[in-house]
Amino acid sequence: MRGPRWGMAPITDSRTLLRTCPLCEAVCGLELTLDPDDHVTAVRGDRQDPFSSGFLCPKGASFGHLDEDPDRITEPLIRDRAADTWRTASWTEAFDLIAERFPAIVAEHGNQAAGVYLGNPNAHTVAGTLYVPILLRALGTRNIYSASTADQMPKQVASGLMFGDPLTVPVPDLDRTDYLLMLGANPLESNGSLCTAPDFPGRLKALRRRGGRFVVVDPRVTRTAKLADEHLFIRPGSDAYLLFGIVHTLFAENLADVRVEATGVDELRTAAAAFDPVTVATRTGVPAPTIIRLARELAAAPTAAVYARIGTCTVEFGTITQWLVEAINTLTGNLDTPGGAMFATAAAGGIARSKPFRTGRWTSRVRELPEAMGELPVATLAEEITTPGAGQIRALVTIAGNPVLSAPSGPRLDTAFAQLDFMVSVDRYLNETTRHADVILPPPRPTQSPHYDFALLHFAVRNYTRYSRPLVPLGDRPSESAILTRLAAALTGRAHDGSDGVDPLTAADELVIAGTLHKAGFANRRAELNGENSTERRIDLMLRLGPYGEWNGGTLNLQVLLDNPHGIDLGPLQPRLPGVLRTATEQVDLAPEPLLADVARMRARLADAAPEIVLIGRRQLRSNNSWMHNIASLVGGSNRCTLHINPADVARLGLGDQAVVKSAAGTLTVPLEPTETIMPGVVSLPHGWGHTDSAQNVARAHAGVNANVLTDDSVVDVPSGNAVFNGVPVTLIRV
Ligand SMILES: Nc1nc2c(c(=O)[nH]1)N[C@H]1C(S)=C(S)[C@@H](COP(=O)(O)OP(=O)(O)OC[C@H]3O[C@@H](n4cnc5c(=O)[nH]c(N)nc54)[C@H](O)[C@@H]3O)O[C@H]1N2
Ligand SMILES: Nc1nc2c(c(=O)[nH]1)N[C@H]1C(S)=C(S)[C@@H](COP(=O)(O)OP(=O)(O)OC[C@H]3O[C@@H](n4cnc5c(=O)[nH]c(N)nc54)[C@H](O)[C@@H]3O)O[C@H]1N2
Ligand code: SF4
Ligand SMILES: [Mo]
Repeated sequence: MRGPRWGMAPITDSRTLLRTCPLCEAVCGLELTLDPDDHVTAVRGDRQDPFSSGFLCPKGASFGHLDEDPDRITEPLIRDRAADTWRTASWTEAFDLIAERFPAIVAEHGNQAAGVYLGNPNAHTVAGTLYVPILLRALGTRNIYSASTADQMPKQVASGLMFGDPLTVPVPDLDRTDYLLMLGANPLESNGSLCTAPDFPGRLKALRRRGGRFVVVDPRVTRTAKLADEHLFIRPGSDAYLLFGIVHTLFAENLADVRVEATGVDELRTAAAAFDPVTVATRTGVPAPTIIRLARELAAAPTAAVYARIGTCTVEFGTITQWLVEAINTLTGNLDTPGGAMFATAAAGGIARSKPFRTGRWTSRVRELPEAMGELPVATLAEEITTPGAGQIRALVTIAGNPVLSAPSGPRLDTAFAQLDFMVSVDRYLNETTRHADVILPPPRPTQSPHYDFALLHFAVRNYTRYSRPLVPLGDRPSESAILTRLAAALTGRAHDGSDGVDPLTAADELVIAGTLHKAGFANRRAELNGENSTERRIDLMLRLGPYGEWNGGTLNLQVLLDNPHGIDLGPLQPRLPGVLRTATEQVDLAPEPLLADVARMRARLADAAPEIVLIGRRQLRSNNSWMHNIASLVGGSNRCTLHINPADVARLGLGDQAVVKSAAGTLTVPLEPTETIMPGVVSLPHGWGHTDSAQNVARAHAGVNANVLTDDSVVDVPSGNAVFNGVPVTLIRV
């Protein structure tokens, strides 16, 4: 890969390479400069990427620092439990230790004694998408937990129940809509989520430039709200009431205009009956005339889309909220139409499901919370580890996750992890979670990993595809895909080093390839698959069989993507109903029974007195959950762990520079940052801080506090089991 070197002019043989940014859901194209020693020396946005057009945020710009963070782990680490010290080990030694310990625990206590926690970056890596399922199948445990139940599970459950598949999630047709109602999202800081849209800010500005209207509902006047035509404060956790008020009005004023085949219209009308705008106004803080106006505006706009994200998912009525978002998109005639809420057509990986989605096929052991998408709620992980009995988790694998900082009641997990018989972590860092592991297996640098957005391109606002090969050779260390397949073998007592003549990675891929070819009726065309390795051949197969694929009447295959390294624009979103539906009726279900059942819980809470002060979270532009606080150029300034509070509350409660914040779950002392941008009665603390137990030196110097000391794992959104991070009752005391 490296060009020849001439004399003393190393700069001239720097090279420019292309890759997708893996750091958030916006999938921006990066143009990286690498020096002859493979260090990233410059990062620019890829102007020739047809989707991101050169957009780059401060996190993407720091890609080089992250790639070779001096505090990252480069070799396997093994912990001496007695001395609590770490030493480096060879890959063979690390896997041998896992193979010696893990299968023995499972043999003694059964499959359910094994637990797995999967963190957010799995959605951004080839390894996380293609090889985690293989590891889970090998383990055969139901104790599977992930960041999904601290994030978007309500959206997936709502989509699963309404459309039949939890991955069939509509996105606002950002580039064409005339009216966007956005709740609980702040894409100017987050760059968007479940709405893959590089340069989200630019797309919002374009919406306004073309005469569209943009309304933001948020307990804070965010940077996104400042860009909007209108901002409305809302009481945290009450979006479901606001949306029911809108649904109620659409029916009451005969504005409902369903243009897709749908069941449940009458049941939805009945469910909304109790939530007239006047009744919900008190609960939401949004005046009744405003609710009525929003309903009328949504119905009258030539095209409109409602989009709601994390601020409306991680709440007590998260799934109902996500249901009502799509119900309004449907009632206003905007589902599956240009300018409304549409379904992307991703080039690789479609819906394999034949049966309609449901939850609760099994429940968790201790609290009997229902399974969703094969996972149990992370809110119950701590007690599944600490509660004795058959099925207790005794051995845990974490992959790309930091639940001690990211899960509700994080400190309970800190205690629980310390009690495990054995723990393995696949992670870049020794941090608050991985410090409990017996073995840490580090993935390679991002520049050494391939990239394809199998998950995120299903939620793109324009159809698009792009593949990036690894830019830097691995040398003699394994890829993350090899680590995960080798780990799957070690965890289940199979040969992990190829000593039985089978390399676990190739074997896993060949099995999938053979099965897929057979199912698709292409078993005799195996030889046509291209690629440098089995992973690439798998990707080639997915592309060929995909909606634009060469074997499906289209043109795409891996070679076409390799020939177009800036990515390929596949055009604006297209209507996809009823083809994508997997409901029993093959119609959109506007009133799924499990969600109707949960409305009673909402009605019961209508009359509750509002807590005096509630806590919400917030994201920061130069931050990424818990793991990007170790880059010096990103921390400091506005990227600090402070409690936003309205000055009126500071005065009323007689607070100083700091306050003690108490919730049902815990107590923290935090610095206050008074600001008029937050509504009175609400305080906001970012999550992902609290780096007291990390080997990341910069992060430790900017430690902050763990917001999830205050969040309470005993409260969940019932239909999805999702954690509740917003609307947590707290009291503030002067220090
Ligand atoms: N209070 C509160 N809590 C929240 C939220 C909130 O809004 N408020 N948000 C929630 C949300 S939306 C999410 S997604 C979760 C995130 O929850 P988690 O996924 O548990 O937490 P992260 O901080 O994203 O941790 C990612 C871990 O992956 C490691 N890592 C990074 N890149 C790689 C890689 O390529 N390979 C491997 N193997 N490891 C890697 C990092 O070192 C880090 O340890 O947090 C949730 N927690
Ligand atoms: N820079 C940066 N980008 C990120 C991340 C990061 O940590 N930093 N994390 C990534 C991840 S994992 C995710 S899931 C996405 C999330 O992406 P977004 O959903 O855009 O997340 P936030 O920026 O936290 O915006 C949530 C907003 O909801 C508001 N809010 C809180 N409670 C309520 C409520 O009850 N109702 C309403 N209407 N609003 C409420 C908050 O004030 C906040 O402005 O971002 C991703 N991108
Ligand atoms: S917006 Fe997201 S994908 Fe784009 S450069 Fe920033 S972190 Fe990377
Ligand atoms: Mo997330």
